[in-house]
Amino acid sequence: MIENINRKKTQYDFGEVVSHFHFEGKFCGVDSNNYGHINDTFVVYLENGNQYNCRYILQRINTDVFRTPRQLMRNVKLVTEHLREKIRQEGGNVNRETLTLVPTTDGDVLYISPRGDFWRAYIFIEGAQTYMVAENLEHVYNAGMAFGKFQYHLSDFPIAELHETIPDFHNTRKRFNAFVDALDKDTHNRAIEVKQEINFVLARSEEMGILVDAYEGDKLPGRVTHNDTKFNNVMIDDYTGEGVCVIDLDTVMPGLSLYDYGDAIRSIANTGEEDERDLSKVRFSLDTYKEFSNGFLRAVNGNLVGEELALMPFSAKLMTLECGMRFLTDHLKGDVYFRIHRQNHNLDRARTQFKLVREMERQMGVMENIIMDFGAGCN
Ligand code: ADP
Ligand code: GN1
Ligand code: MG
Repeated sequence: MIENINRKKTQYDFGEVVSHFHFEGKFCGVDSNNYGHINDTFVVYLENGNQYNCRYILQRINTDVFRTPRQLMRNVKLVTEHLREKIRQEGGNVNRETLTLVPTTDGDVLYISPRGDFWRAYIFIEGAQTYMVAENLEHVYNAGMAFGKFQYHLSDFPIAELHETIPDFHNTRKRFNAFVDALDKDTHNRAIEVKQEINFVLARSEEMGILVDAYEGDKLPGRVTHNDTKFNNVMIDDYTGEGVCVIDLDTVMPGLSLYDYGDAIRSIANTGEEDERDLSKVRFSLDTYKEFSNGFLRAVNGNLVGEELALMPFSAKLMTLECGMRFLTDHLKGDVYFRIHRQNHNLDRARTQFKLVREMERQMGVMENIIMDFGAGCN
């Protein structure tokens, strides 16, 4: 029996929750969106007489993961306001190119239900969608542009204003220590079945601290980063194919540009699904690597320093290794963090990440050459 199965929409009183938000129209239905691993996301439908219907995104924040929802929402509010101003200056569409919070009837950004759930709502971005796997290289380039632009737009954001919503989120060394701890405890007696995966991680222990040491030693500049740049966190316009909006802002925090770049490559350069069981479908695509890097570098607009450029290929590998290690840790702990939909789901996810790491290791020289070629015009 899977313990941490997807939360059902029947669990919540949507009529009650919806009545606390400034939505236009009469509530008429709700759908679940099961793509994220952490929060509970729903699409809420409202009727406006015969004129038009509209929908909104309604999310229940996972407070086991995000323990300070008030501060998190303050981050989201500040960051979206900052982005909105940049978009306005560039003549863009401010309701589409960044998330727009819908206030509660009390003028707040959060509604706390009687049972203690934390809810927030966003305007639904119409005419765009997210994808689990990139369909073409145009998507890839445009996603690179979108994440690069996100970072560029936030390069003058007052970083000290940001609360760390999950401390040490990409501290890969601490993530490794957490893995070793889970392995030592082996609470679910699963270690015996995943020896190969465990050895894969242990063999790479020396590399875990490379980015965090460079950050702490001031060799890499701190930046405002998204920290969860997987491909399904950028909305792709249905008509233009552009990366119209970067979403899922819960982990926007001080970080390294390489966290965003590396984590995006981990997700977008995978030819298969993150949880694909048939590993022959999971390949690291060098074409995708090149295309995403091109878009990202163009959009950050020369803002990266030489050390950042030099570590780009390595960061792709490290962020992939970190993510795989987090999935494996959760598998060892009995699936307490990432939502799962089947037995061994986190193990399947870990295996795809390790396959990608192995392929990146084999092609690291080519990845470095690609970045060197781009880097010449970048700094
Ligand atoms: P999670 O933190 O669980 O990953 P996300 O904020 O990424 O949650 O939302 C999950 C999915 O919901 C996204 O991948 C996207 O498909 C959809 N979504 C989120 N925000 C919006 C929005 N403002 N407009 C339209 N769709 C959205
Ligand atoms: C989680 O929330 P979601 O599904 O966008 C996780 C990321 C992982 C990702 C792996 C807060 O992202 O760090 O890279 O799963 N988010 C959090 O798919 O832990
Ligand atoms: Mg998401």
